Amino acid sequence: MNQLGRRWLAALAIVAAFPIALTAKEKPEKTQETFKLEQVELQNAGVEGLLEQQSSWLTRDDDAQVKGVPSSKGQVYLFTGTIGGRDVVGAITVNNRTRTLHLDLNNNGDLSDDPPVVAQRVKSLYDQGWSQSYRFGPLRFEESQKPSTLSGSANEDSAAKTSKPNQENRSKRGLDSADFFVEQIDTGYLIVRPAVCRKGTIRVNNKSYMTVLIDANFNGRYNDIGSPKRRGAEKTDKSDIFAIDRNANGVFDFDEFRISELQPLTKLIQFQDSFYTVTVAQDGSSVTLDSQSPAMGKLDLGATQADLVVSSADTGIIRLRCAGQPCSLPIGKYQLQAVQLRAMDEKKVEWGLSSNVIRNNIEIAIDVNKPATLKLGPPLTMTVAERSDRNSLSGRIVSFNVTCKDAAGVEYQVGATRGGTGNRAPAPSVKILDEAGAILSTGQFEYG
Ligand SMILES: [Ca+2]
Ligand SMILES: [Ca+2]
Ligand SMILES: [Ca+2]
Repeated sequence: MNQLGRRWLAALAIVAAFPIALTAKEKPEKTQETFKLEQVELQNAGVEGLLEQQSSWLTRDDDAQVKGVPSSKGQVYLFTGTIGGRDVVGAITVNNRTRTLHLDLNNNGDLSDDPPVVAQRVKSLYDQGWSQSYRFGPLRFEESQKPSTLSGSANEDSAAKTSKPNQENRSKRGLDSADFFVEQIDTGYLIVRPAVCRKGTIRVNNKSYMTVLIDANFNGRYNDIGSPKRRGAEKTDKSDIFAIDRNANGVFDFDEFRISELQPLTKLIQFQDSFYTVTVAQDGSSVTLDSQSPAMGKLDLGATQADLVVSSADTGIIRLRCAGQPCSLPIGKYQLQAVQLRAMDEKKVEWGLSSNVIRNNIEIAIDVNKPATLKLGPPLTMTVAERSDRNSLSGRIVSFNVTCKDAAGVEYQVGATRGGTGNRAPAPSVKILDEAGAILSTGQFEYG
């Protein structure tokens, strides 16, 4: 072999060695860690405000089909809804100042065999702030079991099933995981929420994050897996909730995409750019995170640069930054949840354009063999849509708004952010021209 040939071989050897070294370094060390969670009353867990959006509601339904509606000298209101996958019916009677709830806890379509529960006036924290509400409970669905009896003998199981919920005994021995409260703020609906949850701290890469588990389907177990829902999609509540204070700001809130830190429990989660399988003890006393390296595929946005939020039933919510070249995602089928387009101007200032709630179902299938493509970004189409017309004393007012859609049909907030710091560019203005192009009127949009 001549000298040139040897040099080539040496170069090849270096090139071949590098990817191996890089892969070995990038791959996170396989770790498994279990964190203990304590039972706390849900109202002390700091999740109430966000949970309202994900909690179960019963709505006023005076035509509900149900037997055994209590008779009352005062008013009787009927309510129906779905709680943890069950169709539930209930009635509230109002006599003078006493409100009483009859909820079909044994799901037989008959309220005459359910114990009446008298309301207490309490202060509750919901999205709008503190308010006075009527609280009923704690209550429990008849088929829900205490975690302590789940792994117990058959005798214990049947004892748990046949024992009627007894409010007085319950308050003496304390709340447990299958208990829930019903709250009424308004006559139009009832809010149903667990009485307790599990709270603790997980540690990832030497940093602590507050975490909460919620038995959101009210069956007394904390390990029911679900899948994240698209924002604006109808929620189902057959799974439990795993909340992590991802931005470590001490409260459960939303990220910049308005994605809640309360998410349905999924088998896998992305956290701090790594993946973990999540194993929850049935009684919620612990959560185990196990670092994973799932098989990855590629998503190709072409030249478009964007931050994306996608979700799947297996992986939960995934955030990824695509910088003009294909980016990596675990193999799977995803729904697009949110987009922020990014672009650099000639002065190297970054501009961003954030998506509105994505109402159309945009699916992304990632497989090993070839990159999936998604045509996000330009060309953007602006559409002026007349919203409503109304008459005022000064004449007829026509109101309209502008929507901005990209090539994939994703709708964006009109008005870009500049410098990546959330500074909004000047709000768009409007000019109304006549057929000859003369300006008839100019103005600003009412909502920016
Ligand atoms: Ca009943
Ligand atoms: Ca559950
Ligand atoms: Ca937070």
